[in-house]
Amino acid sequence: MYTQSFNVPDQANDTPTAGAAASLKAVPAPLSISEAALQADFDARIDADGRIEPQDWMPEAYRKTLVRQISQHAHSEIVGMLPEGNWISRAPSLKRKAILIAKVQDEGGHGLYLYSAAETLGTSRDQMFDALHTGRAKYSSIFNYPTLTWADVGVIGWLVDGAAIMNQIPLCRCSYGPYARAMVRVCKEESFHQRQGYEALLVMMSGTDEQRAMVQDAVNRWWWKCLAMFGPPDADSPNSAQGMRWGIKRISNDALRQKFVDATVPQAKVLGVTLPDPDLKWNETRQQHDYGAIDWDEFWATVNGNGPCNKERLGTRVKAWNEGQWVRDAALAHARKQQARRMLEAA
Ligand code: FAQ
Repeated sequence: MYTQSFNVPDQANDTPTAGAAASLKAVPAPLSISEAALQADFDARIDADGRIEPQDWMPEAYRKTLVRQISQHAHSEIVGMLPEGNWISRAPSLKRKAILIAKVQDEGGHGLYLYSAAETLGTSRDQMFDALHTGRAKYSSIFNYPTLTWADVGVIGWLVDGAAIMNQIPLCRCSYGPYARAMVRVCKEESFHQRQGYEALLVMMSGTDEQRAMVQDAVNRWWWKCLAMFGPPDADSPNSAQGMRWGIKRISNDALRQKFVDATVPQAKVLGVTLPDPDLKWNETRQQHDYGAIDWDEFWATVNGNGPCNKERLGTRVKAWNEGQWVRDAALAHARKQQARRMLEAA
């Protein structure tokens, strides 16, 4: 769906006639246009808020930035299946188990759309997986924390998916077409994820004191990690200025974080939980909430591989990859057989 192949002229037909061959030759080769003109065309399209598609010329740095961000995003989705996946076999009812299976499966699907979108930029899935499995690629810090109780599953839906939607809605307007289009469906599904988490927590909050304490404990452990998910403060974000100039990022890390805080405070009130920040209060002048200091040292330690679950998460992914080798081999052998059969039939 997201590959370049749909944009490639159909060359499968017979040998072109002399006239057709001449007209093919007449198509100007991209190299005959100067790099400066291509850059000017690209800049003009970005300035006009247009879309860049896989077959369009783009600066190498734009391509690299997109491969970095989209592949990190894809890795986050598939590593993000693990913390909640741990609870599928322990969900408290058949209904909750079915919802959780559907949600975790959706996250796997998001990873696949995103890997496909990244492939349109000229990287391969094998290259991306290799970067993840060897620890060279980043994925979201949030998935390196443990899910200790069932309430964590609800809080991940409410807060982690809630933060993910806040960050991803603007990506539906990203300047790179395949990424923007992938995000439309991802956001619709994330919205269901957020609601199912919030609803699960509402049910627990109307339960026993022990259940309410479990929810509060989970909120206490996840709140600050969710605020850090939006990335470093704008002043320390090396990629933001260029990403925004290119229309990849539309809203800055700090602005999205603020929107998330403002949206979440009333939801916490309805739920009946306290957000664990003594400095959290409404600022009448700014018409926004003030909030306390995020522990960026802890964030960077986690991003750099030293969070509580980094090794476990990576180990699980590598094991799944190795154990799935026979499936990939079988699928390839099957595809080769089918191709050989088609060629025999065509001969
Ligand atoms: N974790 O200059 P910036 C989800 C890195 S999906 C780890 O600000 P940028 C769904 C950043 O990569 C969650 N690393 O970077 C779900 C960069 O390093 P680099 C993922 C982080 O790209 C829910 C460096 O710090 N969402 O949750 C983090 O302009 C539930 C400097 O940062 C996306 O990926 C972090 N939190 O802005 C699944 C959305 N933050 O590459 C399962 C798309 C920053 O230079 C269950 N991505 N870094 O070595 C984005 O919007 C952006 O890439 C940001 C970072 C905002 C994440």
